[in-house]
Amino acid sequence: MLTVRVVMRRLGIIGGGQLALYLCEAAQALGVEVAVLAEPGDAPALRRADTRFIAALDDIAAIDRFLACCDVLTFDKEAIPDDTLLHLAAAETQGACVVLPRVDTLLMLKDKGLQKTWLVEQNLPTLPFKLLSGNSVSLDELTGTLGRSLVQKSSRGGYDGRGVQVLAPITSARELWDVPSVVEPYLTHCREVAVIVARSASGAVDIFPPVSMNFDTRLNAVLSVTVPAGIGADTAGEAQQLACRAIEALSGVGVFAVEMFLTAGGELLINEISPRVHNSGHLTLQACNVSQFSQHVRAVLDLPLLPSRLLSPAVMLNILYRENDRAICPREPSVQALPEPGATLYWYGKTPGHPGRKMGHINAVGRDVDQALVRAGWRCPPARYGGRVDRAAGDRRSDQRNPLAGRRRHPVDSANAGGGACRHGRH
Ligand code: AIR
Repeated sequence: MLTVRVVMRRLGIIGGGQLALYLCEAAQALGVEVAVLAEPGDAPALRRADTRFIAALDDIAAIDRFLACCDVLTFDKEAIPDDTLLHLAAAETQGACVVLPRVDTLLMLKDKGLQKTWLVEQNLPTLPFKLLSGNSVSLDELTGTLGRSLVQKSSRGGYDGRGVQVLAPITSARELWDVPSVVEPYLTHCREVAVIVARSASGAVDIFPPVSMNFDTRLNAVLSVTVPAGIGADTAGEAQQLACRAIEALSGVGVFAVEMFLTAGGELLINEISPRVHNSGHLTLQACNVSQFSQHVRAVLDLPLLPSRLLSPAVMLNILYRENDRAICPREPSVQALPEPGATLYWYGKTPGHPGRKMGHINAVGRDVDQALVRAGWRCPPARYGGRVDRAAGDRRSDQRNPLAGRRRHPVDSANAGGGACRHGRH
């Protein structure tokens, strides 16, 4: 059979995690060659990249060798050293490559303090907050404005539940981490929704349907994402408009995830914006006519964006590492159809690490979210991710091993009932 692969451009990705892995596949499906630069350690995307670089992200000589293989450069995470970003901006000025999202966008969004300040300047709704440089603060002053139930987020570097602590209630300023941070009130009765927005280099915009994010407050991690978000058509439309307004205000190029709180009073507040493809968009791989990954590649290469459409209600369950799961997690990335109709298991091929580390996910579609949840096996993920659906064994094991065990109801139920604390962190 004749295979014709038209190489339109060379895409470089800094970061080699699961997000880079699916970006790689989406780019290659469009005939684009991909170079990945990843730090030493786990880097699933290196298995798929056409050209591979392993280097520290502040190794400027390695970055320069990498740049020589790229026409357009993008990222799978925002935690890139400032000096590297500034070097990329200088290289771009000299015509070495195009960097998207733009360096100024990344420099601002990667710092939660700068991001919050920007949201306020742009008149975009967000929770009230205080910026701290450390923990030498007056507790009365802090709690006088924000209340005693607080969330502290380190300004830089936090993700996957790290860099966020809930102090509800705070009793002493010494409980605060002594780092630059954003402190905001801890919301207890809210939903969390996210909207993926794609904006291309020439300004075309596409907005994905809002999703609902349901989380584990102990790990401060998202357990599942569902679409439709179950927030009503009017609120869904408002969430899309708000997300679009934020990305237009940024003149952002690429895919962005806009995470929002929906308060008990029906108000939408932007929690945070990530300048990249996002965990909350994994279900677009099954649920939509175009995935967030493909749309990001199109956006940064200035190819036509596809108008995204929801094909089916869907759910995504994160597989978060837990002690004792070492033997379960494959060391190679893989995609496997599960016996339940419409359910697919994705492994990232990462080495077991700290509890809560994202090791894979399950996507499932169904006639509604409830059916998709059952197919994904949220009570007992199919044979604990082994691919066989063995209800009896799954149920027995679920008490000890299922990350969702012990929950009488899926978090989406309690969220729909208007309860549940919010997570506030970056994913
Ligand atoms: N990521 C980036 N920001 C947040 C997340 N979850 C993805 C990226 C990154 C990978 O997680 O794909 O490369 C790093 O995962 P880990 O488990 O190695 O920290």
